[in-house]
Amino acid sequence: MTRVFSGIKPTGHLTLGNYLGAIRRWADVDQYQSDALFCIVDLHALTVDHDPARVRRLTRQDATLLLATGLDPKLCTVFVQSHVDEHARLSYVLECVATDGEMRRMIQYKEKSARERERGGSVRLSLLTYPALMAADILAYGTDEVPVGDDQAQHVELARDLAVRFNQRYGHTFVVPRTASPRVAARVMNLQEPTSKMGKSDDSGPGIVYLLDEPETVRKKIMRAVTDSGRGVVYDQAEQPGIANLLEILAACTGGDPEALSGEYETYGALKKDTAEAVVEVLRPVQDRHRELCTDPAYVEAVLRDGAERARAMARPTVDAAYRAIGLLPAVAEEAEPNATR
Ligand code: AQP
Repeated sequence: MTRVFSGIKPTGHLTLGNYLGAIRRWADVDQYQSDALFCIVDLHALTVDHDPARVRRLTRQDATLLLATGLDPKLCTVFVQSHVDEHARLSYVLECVATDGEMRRMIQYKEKSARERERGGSVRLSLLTYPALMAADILAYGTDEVPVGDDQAQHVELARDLAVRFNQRYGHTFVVPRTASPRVAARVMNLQEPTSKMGKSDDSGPGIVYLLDEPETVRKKIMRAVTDSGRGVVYDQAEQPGIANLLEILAACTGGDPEALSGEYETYGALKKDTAEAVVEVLRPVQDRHRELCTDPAYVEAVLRDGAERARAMARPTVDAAYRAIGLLPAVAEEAEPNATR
């Protein structure tokens, strides 16, 4: 059975981008068709300036929301990254396989470090090395497929490179994973700035639809989305990014095709209205279930506890094998290797 792994950072409230780009597929497809693990990758949230209490709060909220989107702990494993030591153990080993140059080439590192420096802040070393931790998240579980939005494709590519390099140098240890991105809405854009990704750690509220936004707020944000002057409703990501973004969102919510949908609209207003209603309807069941789950925090904690136990048991043998392969002496005595004279 295909092993699937993916994660979400508790760096802000979950957005429509997170949902359409990744989470919806986890709940609707992956948990049924594969042996899937979904993780709140809290260690990744420490790579930028953070408030400890907020990270804890968002970790709980993300877990509750993941269950509200339909993830069923009987079908998949839901857990928190820092509850499973194997991630950090393997991350260091992968840092010893990765190069400084390939880490510095990561687009997210370039963008986020530049932003941090512009603000006069300092760049955490973990921001540079975090793709090694992400590779560890993936490789520890013998993952075949990583369902992510477009923005994470480069990091999955790096995980592939590290797996191949490790296997070549130290013997076959890791499965080489592949990316799985959705057909539409692989990169939902900010409604106010349609050339930038809708990111949950951005502060520009009106351009971001959050999963827990009230229906009226969703309608307002979408009706006020920036559109492009000119050629009517045309699906053209380069020339009409605002309209293309709305068409992608509408297509993702209704199961349609953005290009085909463009032919059904004469005005921007009509497109916005239908997009807003489609988003409200997609979010409604998630919000209802989230309200219910909030009344039972003990259930969510039990899911995470159980998930961490299962994840630990899955990751441990692979991480132990990587430690042995790279030359670390096992803590527990093993049979001596034949001809081990050096
Ligand atoms: N706008 C998006 N469109 C499609 N997919 C998206 N994802 C994120 N934004 C979009 C996908 O959601 C999963 C989890 O995302 P994440 O937690 O790794 O990153 P984020 O939501 O983008 O959060 P940040 O803190 O704002 O991160 P940065 O600034 O690092 O991007 C992933 O599968 C992601 O692809």
